[in-house]
Amino acid sequence: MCQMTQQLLARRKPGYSLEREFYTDAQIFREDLEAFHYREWLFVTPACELPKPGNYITYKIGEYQVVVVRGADGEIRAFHNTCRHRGSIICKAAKGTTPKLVCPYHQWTYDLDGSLLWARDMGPDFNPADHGLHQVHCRNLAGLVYICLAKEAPDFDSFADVIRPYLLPHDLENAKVAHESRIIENGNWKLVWENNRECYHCSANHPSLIRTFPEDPRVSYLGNGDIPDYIARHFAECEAAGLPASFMVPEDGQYRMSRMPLVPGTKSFTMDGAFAVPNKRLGNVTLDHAGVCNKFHYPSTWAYFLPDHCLTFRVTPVSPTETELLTCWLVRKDAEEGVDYDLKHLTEVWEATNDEDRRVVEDNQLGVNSPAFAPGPYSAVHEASVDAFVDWYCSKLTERLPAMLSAAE
Ligand code: 3BY
Ligand code: FES
Ligand code: FE
Repeated sequence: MCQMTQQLLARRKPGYSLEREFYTDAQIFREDLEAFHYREWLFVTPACELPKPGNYITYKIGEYQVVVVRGADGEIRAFHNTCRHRGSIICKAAKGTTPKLVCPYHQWTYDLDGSLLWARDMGPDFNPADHGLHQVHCRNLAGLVYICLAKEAPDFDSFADVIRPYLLPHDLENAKVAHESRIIENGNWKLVWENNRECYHCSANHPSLIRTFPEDPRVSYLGNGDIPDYIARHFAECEAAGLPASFMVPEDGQYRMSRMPLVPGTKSFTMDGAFAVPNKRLGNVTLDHAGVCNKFHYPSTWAYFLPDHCLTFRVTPVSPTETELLTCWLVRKDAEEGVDYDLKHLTEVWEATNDEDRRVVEDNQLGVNSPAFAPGPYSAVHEASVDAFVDWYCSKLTERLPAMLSAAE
């Protein structure tokens, strides 16, 4: 079966979108999960969702069930959310608070650090120490919690060292989630990403966003390294104010950081371009026109860090043609709704933008489902970043499939 994927990869036409099967086929969907989501570091939640010991969130990705919980020692850890007795799921709510992790089936009881504390009538030979929850790799990067499901996680530190200086001025550890939206887009996860990587669709589809987000494709992606003067000046101004700004992309293109100007005269992603939280800004960015610090990191997240608030996005494949998008709006933890910010003013641009993106992704999926669909060419001006995403996907899948194929034999 993998061979079909290998043949499709081998005949990929550079500069063109992928063939239909990549967006529709159940086998390729399983291969995607295995090649990407089961082995890469994945963003799961802002750490401020778990401010106190016992706060947890659950996360389902592919066949895995995960619980992320803050321990009594303040550490955030992740565990497979499957009981070491007969495997029941332990935490069922999307989020909550609990002093211990108690399995609903036979009440095996685990400490917040995953160790088994109590199991009734298991006999003298039973050793609780052998039955702690299976741990999932978990790291807190300046307030963004990442997990990795692989037995051996890829290196996190070199990525974290690049990203951290961009994030620290935004002080995400002192944030709270002012609003959260969870939507299902009826489209393959790669269509969601491809759409995010270009603003070719913005003028026709994002009337609210383009009030503040520049349509210049070089703001979304500086693929060819030629930096226009106004962006170079913005980088210099930010860096003089102590804010890392320049474009940062690793050799394999898996992530990108940059701090980009917004539409002149605007300061934040709001309908009027004004700060949504003017007097209790999240972070220490004193430069009003610092613009937006843009982060993307395949395959799980993009995010925007503004001088007054921040937005995180989490992308989770659900089926070949369904993707969950979780968006969190972060404000300073002592900012009060109705006093320091108006919720509609804070959220309306990205509520609308997400809905518009959902619609274009769903329309894209419907057309790709047709047997008449054939890959079309990307605009070199506007879609270089889409092409770069598809290149990253194809090269990693090509590299990883042979080992997956032999492991399956
Ligand atoms: O349109 C989108 O989905 C986003 C907006 C900003 C960057 N990207 C092109
Ligand atoms: Fe969890 Fe039995 S399955 S206690
Ligand atoms: Fe969009």
